[in-house]
Amino acid sequence: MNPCLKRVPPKAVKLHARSGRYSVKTIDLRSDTVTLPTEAMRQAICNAELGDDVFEEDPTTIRLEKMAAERMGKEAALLVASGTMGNLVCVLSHCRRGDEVILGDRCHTFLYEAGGIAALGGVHPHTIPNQPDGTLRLEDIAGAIRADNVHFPRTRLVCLENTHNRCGGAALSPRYTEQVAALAHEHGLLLHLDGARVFNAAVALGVNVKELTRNVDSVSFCLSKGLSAPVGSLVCGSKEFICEARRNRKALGGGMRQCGIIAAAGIEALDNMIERLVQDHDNARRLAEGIDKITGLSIEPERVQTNIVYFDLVTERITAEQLAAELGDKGVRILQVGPARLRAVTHYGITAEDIDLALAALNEVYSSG
Ligand code: TLP
Repeated sequence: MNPCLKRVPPKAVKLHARSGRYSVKTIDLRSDTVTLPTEAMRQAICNAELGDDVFEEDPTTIRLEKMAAERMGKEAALLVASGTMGNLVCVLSHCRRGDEVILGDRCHTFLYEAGGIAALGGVHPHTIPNQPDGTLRLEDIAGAIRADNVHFPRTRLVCLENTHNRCGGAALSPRYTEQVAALAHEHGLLLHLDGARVFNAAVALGVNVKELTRNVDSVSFCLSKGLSAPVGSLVCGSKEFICEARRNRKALGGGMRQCGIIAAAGIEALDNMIERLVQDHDNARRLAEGIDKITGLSIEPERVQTNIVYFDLVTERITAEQLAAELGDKGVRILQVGPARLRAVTHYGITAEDIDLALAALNEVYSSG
């Protein structure tokens, strides 16, 4: 079972707030996917102008797709249901059956997308090691490119992930992305970016997001993670690529008719929810620094660049599963991602005070053992 999906039962129990009063708020740090739409998004959804998007007549969706393409510096964009669908549509649009894609062994598409590229696209995944900073070594990419030989699949595509989820939310730099693109293009390959959290990367690196997407042939990014919209992702690329992506989205059952109700929240997200990501990054660092002070837990706080915090248990007194369960009893939800590994993700709705409460709960679990 994907350990990321292991659930801790929801028990919103009372926590002492700084005021001395009790609070029943659950501090849910399992993922930034748990964010709920803002009031402005709810209003935008109510007021959205709608049409049939399979006929390309939904004005709100058309507006969001234009905005997304412009933000990513691409000719066109397409709204899809999820990050998983975005990556799948992109791989299907770049590759034919039997083609091969080079990707990291810790990337989301390889680990957590139900093997969709192989199952539905007949695309062969060729994994190479992700380095701790989320990168793939250029020499590993070069070494994985197949020669033209009847025995081999045809290498067609390279995939990067920015920020890199399993590598602790690491942000890949514009320079690195450019180097991978140059290598791929030199060999006649295409480059796709899983940019589910690419705005977190841009904010953390202090660059315009276009710097991170300029050299890629396609990028998918999510509205329903740090940007807090309820549903949806966008894929962006050339006009020709998006025509093909639209066809593949239809084949996957992703033609969504009056999806302006989704797009309306997405427009609000792109307009108003990007700059505030810095708060999530500050809170993640605060959490990491607090965890670093707890004996029995191991973390490298300086590696926490964005909103994702992984940490390890260094004693066998308690398992990660027990720790997550005991924290759940205290109203703090985090994910167990391995026998001794846990993940916490900061997001809209989580304040610095919540982080301090989560740390207090963690300390309590440890001191009571
Ligand atoms: N990641 C989720 C879980 O699936 C693990 C999370 O909580 O982090 N790319 C990246 C880098 C992702 O982290 C995710 C979701 C996706 C793609 C897929 O997005 P969705 O969930 O919208 O299909």
